[in-house]
Amino acid sequence: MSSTTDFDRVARPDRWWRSAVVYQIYPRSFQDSDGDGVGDLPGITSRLDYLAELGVDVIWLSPVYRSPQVDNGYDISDYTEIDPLFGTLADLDELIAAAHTRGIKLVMDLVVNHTSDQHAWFTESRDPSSAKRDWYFWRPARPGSEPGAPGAEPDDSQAAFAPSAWTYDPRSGQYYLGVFSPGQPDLNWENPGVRQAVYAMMRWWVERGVDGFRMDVINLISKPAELTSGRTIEPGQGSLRRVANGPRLDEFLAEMNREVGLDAQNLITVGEMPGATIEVAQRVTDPARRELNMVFTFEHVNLDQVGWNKWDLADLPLPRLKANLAQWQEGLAETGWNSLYYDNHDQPRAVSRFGDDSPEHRVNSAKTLATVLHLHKGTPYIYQGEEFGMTNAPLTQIGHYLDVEALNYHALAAAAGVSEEQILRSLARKGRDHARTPVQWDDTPYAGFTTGVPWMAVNPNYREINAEASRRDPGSVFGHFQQLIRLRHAEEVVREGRFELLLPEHEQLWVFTRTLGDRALLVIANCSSTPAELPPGLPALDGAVLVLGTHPDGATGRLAPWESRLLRLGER
Ligand code: TEU
Repeated sequence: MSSTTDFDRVARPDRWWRSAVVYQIYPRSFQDSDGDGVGDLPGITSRLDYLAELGVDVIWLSPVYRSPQVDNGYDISDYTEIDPLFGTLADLDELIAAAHTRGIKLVMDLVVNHTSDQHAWFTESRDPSSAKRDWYFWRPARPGSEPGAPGAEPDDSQAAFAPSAWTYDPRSGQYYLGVFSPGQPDLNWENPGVRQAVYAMMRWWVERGVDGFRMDVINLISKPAELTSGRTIEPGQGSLRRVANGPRLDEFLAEMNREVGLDAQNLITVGEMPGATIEVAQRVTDPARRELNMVFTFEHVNLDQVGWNKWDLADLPLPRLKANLAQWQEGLAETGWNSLYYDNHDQPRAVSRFGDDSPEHRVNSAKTLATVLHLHKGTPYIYQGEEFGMTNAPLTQIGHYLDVEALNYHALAAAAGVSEEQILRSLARKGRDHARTPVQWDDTPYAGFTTGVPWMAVNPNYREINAEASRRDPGSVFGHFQQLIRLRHAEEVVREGRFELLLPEHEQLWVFTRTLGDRALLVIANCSSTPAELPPGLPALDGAVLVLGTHPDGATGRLAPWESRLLRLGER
């Protein structure tokens, strides 16, 4: 690992991330610069002025490291090399410098719960006599079974993207653990050598000028006792759920913080934590514990499903969604800090899922959803394309899906006798591919994403829905996001004001206040496609000033479909 001297670094004042807005880029689908149909780093650099115009403070890059791309880069074979698909280290250095020049910081995706099965560490570990054997989880076949034979897996736990969490390796006649897929073997964080290797890699990137880390499934790194004591996963729970929030999680995160100097250098840190509760987040984001700044919870994006099975669809009445976000606001009001998101590369598009993406309501529902999210307390995350209201794509047959998770679900569900029509209905609602269609920059061929043939079809609605059209129209979704970001930068009450949900049971209206001293803001949002009367029980509106609204002529007593108003209430 070469030492680095003149890399571009920027000042990071204390707790700067509490007033920041983060923009997530999925490099594969953002902007292609060399016509190979796949987005890349020079493509991102070419769009920095657009991001500066939007006003965001941070770019989070989904993985660009060398990878066999089994899970689109979340399977890393070399942590300090850029995959040629995306460019070179020099391209990344240039992106970091160019972003910093525009006052935009850059966050890397840290994927260290697992590596790729092509990573040198794993290749070495496959040799039972190697010093790295214990860097991963190896187990013999189930007692009394023929190693490698169907059903001989050490236990019956399923992986997130494969039938079993255990993969047979003929080289040693044993099985290794991969809670996501065979291409993503889990690292054994009990081994101090693993941890120190990860910390050294993180320091290398910090030296290179990055401003922080988004940490992939970081609450899976401390495995439960049965696994760390040589046994297998207790039956009955999906492997992901069983290995979440392990006994040494806080110890490892505090050690990482110390060893890498995360707080010492005011680096931004956000931990993706499927299965994390408010209690886990209170501990992990408590500044006194020096672990992480914030976490990504999955609770609000798992509400429209039955139990832990994302494909088992359920309706989502507005009061349930409101209540969940309010619980997290309340839970982290005193200590800790929230992240705020609807969208990312694993979730369907917010306006299609939580809003109404019909031509009649798409713009206002995208704006109103954004107002509601960005006026909650925490750090907002914008996913590429959300800022101009990109929608789910018309994926109507299995051939339209490319994502390993979708294809695995289709195979398992079909084998279990689920009808193709039912499978496609679940995928159309929850598939990750919706988030991964190329960004729609303009109405030119392939929406300006590439001069080649895109790796994934562009959403055919790009002629109407694209960044260029939205940028040009001040009343657009893009213009609305610009105003929300400006508000957060200008208004302390938006950043630090206490949150209070009002009318929690209202089926159409999402209403809450933010208060800081004598300053108070009120959000009234109609999150339905039908008009809503303003009910009693709202704070006195006399003297209230409209700060940001979706409908210029907001009638006093009622809200139009997907109308929202941000009001500054009279002095308290
Ligand atoms: O996602 C973790 C995760 O829990 C989701 O993948 C989840 O299984 C589902 O897709 C969303 O409901 C992270 C990354 O964000 C994801 O892209 C990777 O596939 C996964 O980890 C493995 O690295």
